[in-house]
Amino acid sequence: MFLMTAAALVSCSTGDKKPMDTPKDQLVHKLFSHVEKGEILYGHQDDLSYGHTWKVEDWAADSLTRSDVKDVTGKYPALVGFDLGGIEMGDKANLDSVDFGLIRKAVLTHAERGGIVTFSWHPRNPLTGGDAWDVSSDQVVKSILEGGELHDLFMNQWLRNLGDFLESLEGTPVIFRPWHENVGSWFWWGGKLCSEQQYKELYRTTWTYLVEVRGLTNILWCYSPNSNISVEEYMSRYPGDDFVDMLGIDHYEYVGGDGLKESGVRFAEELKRSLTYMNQLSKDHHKLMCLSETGLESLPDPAWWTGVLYPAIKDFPIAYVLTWRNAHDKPEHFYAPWAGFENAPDFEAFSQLSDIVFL
Ligand code: BMA
Repeated sequence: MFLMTAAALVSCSTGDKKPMDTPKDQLVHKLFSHVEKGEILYGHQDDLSYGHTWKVEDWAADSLTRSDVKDVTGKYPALVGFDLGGIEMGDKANLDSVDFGLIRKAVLTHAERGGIVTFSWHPRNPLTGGDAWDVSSDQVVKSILEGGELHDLFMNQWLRNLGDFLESLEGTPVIFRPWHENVGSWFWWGGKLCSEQQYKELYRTTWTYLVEVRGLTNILWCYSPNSNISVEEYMSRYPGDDFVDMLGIDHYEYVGGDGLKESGVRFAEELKRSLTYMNQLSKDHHKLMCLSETGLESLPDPAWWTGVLYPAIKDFPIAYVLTWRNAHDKPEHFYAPWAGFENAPDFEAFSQLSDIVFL
């Protein structure tokens, strides 16, 4: 259990003794209040912009009331995630073809309803022109840091475009978790693709630009490595307390040859191991913590929510758990049920638990 009050933790987390005044401080305070009450917010990626069989077409005219989560539970997720991949290029839509105008409208709409927003970012590979998963070169991070041949492009186009978008949110507080899943080596900023020092510099450069150069006070910074790593690996790329407000982890269940029951057990054991060391780190560093991405693709387990996920997280002071997107254009790629799907009743039961918060 946390022993400090929310107000004391805010001042630790921000290093600021003044009353909570910025949108970021207010969000930190709100999340700590839930944690103190033992509550966990439920979040869903790309909710409001599309679902398993539908997508918002004319976003300017749409009031964004549809949600697969709401279709099943009658409630919106408390937290909604969106991805900013493509914003760095000045693209009109993100890497999953969601218009940035729609994302902005969904952020403002969800905040107006009392919800919380988080952003992931799968930017292109600036050196090769490939995508975030292009790990063909280990020179990419080096090339965009100070002294690198793409530093100017990174600062004056990529971060500027990102800053413009975040600034357009009219001060709405958002949880931003750039350079995620950074210990594994499937993104160009991953463990084998840059040194620990280069990674930290990348994160700090992003922070410094948005916070100090652009003066944005609405960003809550989340550091979210992948799972299946040791606490030493988790902290090996930690940018530092001044740059991080929340400790996250991305952890999924994968069904192996030994079947669903065993994969559920493996998922829960590994998750509890990670959350145990993160709980200690969050106390030592006075940070919030969360399960920043999770899920079981296609939800083949009809009782996954109350039988696997909930028992694994319920005893940890995580501010939120976010399941990944329901892709409308990839039939098997979904992580929340929709009305009529056989896993829906269990999700509805999960939504009614007293310590799980929906909107
Ligand atoms: C991945 C998949 C991809 C998607 C990417 C960014 O996990 O869902 O289809 O493009 O996230 O949202």
